[in-house]
Amino acid sequence: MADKETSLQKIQRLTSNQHNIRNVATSAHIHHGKTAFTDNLLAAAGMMANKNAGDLEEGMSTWLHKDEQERLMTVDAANVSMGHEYEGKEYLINLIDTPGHIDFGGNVTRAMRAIDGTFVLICAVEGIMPQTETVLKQALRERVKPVLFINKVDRLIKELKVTPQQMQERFAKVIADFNNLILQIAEPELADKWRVSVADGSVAFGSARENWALSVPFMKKRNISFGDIIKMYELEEEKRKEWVWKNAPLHEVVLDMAVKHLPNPLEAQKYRIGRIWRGDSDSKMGQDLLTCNKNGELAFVVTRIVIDPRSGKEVCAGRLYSGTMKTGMEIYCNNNKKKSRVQQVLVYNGVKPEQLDEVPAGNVLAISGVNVEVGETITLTEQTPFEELKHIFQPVITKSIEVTKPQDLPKLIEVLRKVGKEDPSVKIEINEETGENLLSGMGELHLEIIEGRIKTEKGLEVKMGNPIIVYRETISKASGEVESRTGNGHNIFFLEMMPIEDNVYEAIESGSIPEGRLKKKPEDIWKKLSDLGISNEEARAYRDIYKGNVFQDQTRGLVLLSEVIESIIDGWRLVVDNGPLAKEPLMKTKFILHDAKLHVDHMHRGPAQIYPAIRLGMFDAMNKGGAAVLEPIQTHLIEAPLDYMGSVTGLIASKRGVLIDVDQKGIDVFIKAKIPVAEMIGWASDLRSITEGRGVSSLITQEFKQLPRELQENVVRKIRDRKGLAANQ
Ligand SMILES: Nc1nc2c(ncn2[C@@H]2O[C@H](COP(=O)(O)OP(=O)(O)OP(=O)(O)O)[C@@H](O)[C@H]2O)c(=O)[nH]1
Ligand SMILES: [Mg+2]
Repeated sequence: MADKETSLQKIQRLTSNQHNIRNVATSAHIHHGKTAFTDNLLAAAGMMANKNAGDLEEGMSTWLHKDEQERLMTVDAANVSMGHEYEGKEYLINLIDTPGHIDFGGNVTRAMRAIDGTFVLICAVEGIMPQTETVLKQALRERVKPVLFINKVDRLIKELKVTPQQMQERFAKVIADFNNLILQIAEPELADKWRVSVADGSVAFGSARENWALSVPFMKKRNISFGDIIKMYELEEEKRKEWVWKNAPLHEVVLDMAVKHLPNPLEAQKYRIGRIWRGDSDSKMGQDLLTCNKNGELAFVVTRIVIDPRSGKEVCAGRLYSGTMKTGMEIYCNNNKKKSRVQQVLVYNGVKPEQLDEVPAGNVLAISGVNVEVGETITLTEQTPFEELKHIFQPVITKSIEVTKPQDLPKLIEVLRKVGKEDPSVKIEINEETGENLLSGMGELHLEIIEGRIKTEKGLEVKMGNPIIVYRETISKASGEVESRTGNGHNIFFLEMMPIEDNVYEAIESGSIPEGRLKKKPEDIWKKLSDLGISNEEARAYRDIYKGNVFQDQTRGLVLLSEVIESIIDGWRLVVDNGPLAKEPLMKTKFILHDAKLHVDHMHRGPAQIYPAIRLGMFDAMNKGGAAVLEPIQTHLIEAPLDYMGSVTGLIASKRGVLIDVDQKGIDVFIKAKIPVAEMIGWASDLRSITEGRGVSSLITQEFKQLPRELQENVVRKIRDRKGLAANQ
């Protein structure tokens, strides 16, 4: 059977042995070599031409869009699967190659939901960079276990001409820094267990471009020294390739590492489910998820949607946590609250999606025939859905988009809907009344790529406006109780607004307190709030958490309230979406309903009465508590030759930036600075021009901070003018 078996048949056979599956991803700072690494693995598995593996100019097999080849960077996450043999047993490796550019980081967040382990790549020359930290945060938040691959070691040898001793010292430093990050970021019970170590082989190093890798246990087994690696570079190219293939084959070393140090789905789901699904762990569904039960109830999470440009067919890729996905199955979409039927079940044969009749739990796979959004939980009957897939950063740049030919307008709406599905990091606002359609993204490059794809892949001529910054509105201090009466005079609400406690806000932002309406008796959330110092009484008043804002019901014994509370919360959400200053969303505010007087007849207390009363009450409270505008601020690490230090700090100062840290390392300077996004339009090219192309900058974090008071009036007026808001709106 073995020599007749096709690669698809082999993958099919391996999908059913959960012990021997590893669901993994590459993750790293931009350009540290993830795609070259992935290409290498595919080549070794016989899934692409060997000679081109890792050679960018020849095209990466995972780059399915033209813009990726043109810009020599990954934009979309790519799924691939391959077989691997370790100690006489066969394994299935489901691998997702993720993008490194921060604008596409949402793809990393989503990929982490589908997998259990990740190869974190670090360039041996650059060392740990800001996004190394970001991807570790993304992984650890989902309880995805990391192993380390130190890449581009050829550069240490060829460019820096290190000795064996210096090479080991460099590795030791990278590993120590990496473990330090794990210690800082991981939950305490994981931090110690998940440290990587050279001795046990959870660290490997090599060159993805030159197709080799080694780990200390592998070197011991083959009797290879650090000196031998340096000597290998004295060989001529063909000889070196032969040596590498025989003594240090990348695929063998790193896939052995994955098999040995990364968990299979049975092990991983035991501790991951508690973090990503908040249903009852004692229920049948809970038990099926914890045990990755292929005979259990179906539970599939959609982490990525790809729409075929020609047929329009939507393929939903994701992770099957329980049950078996079968062609023709009738399924239930929990967010959509709709039934649907699975047309095809697909697995990845190399990069190519191919059809199978069924695939059991514990695999990364795709289905077609269902019309859902990314993040959907697909089951057989209604179930608690998985946690929302929340990206670390929020979109901060917006552009308007219009068609150049008016007759294309209906098509634009259709195309935007597809764009939003394929890339959930883009926010789309379609305003059919004003005809103004807005696209918000993570950065300038993100919007540029989307614009390009709308034109070339979707074939629609469009024009985009100048970049607009996304702001937030908040309250500066407690408003005190305000009173708001419904228009008919029959109902009165007594409410108050104030800022949320910083630590509660952080817990919401990081996802450790989930957003959404609270269930009855949410003991886990009460416990979390209590750990954060919130009194039991206040914790029990929490009703809804929406876009980083909290709604509390602190009323007592109001019999009629249960009949109107939903309308009150809906009315509150409307104002959270459109704040009083300039209709930008609210952030970090707490709303307390203290008391209410309600008319006995429900005719007099419908939503049409309640919404405006809540809105006016909130506007009044925000006014009393001092409504303020928050602007997005980014912290960047800027690296440039020392000679340019003065020009770089000058540029930062000219952009309302603040220096946080300046560090000189050799002939380079590393500058950390906080800069408002509003001033960063064109930043990449400004930096390039003042440093003659030698300065690079990478994003460390992003946050919203209060806009200086003296700028507020002006900013508010500009937003209101742009939105065409009248004085009373
Ligand atoms: N010298 C050297 N260059 C490498 C190595 N691995 C990758 N590169 C080069 O580094 C650049 C980026 O490689 P990619 O594989 O595209 O890196 P990536 O991490 O996938 O990049 P993004 O997905 O855009 O973040 C290319 O020019 C590669 O040829 C290596 O081991 N040694
Ligand atoms: Mg890449």
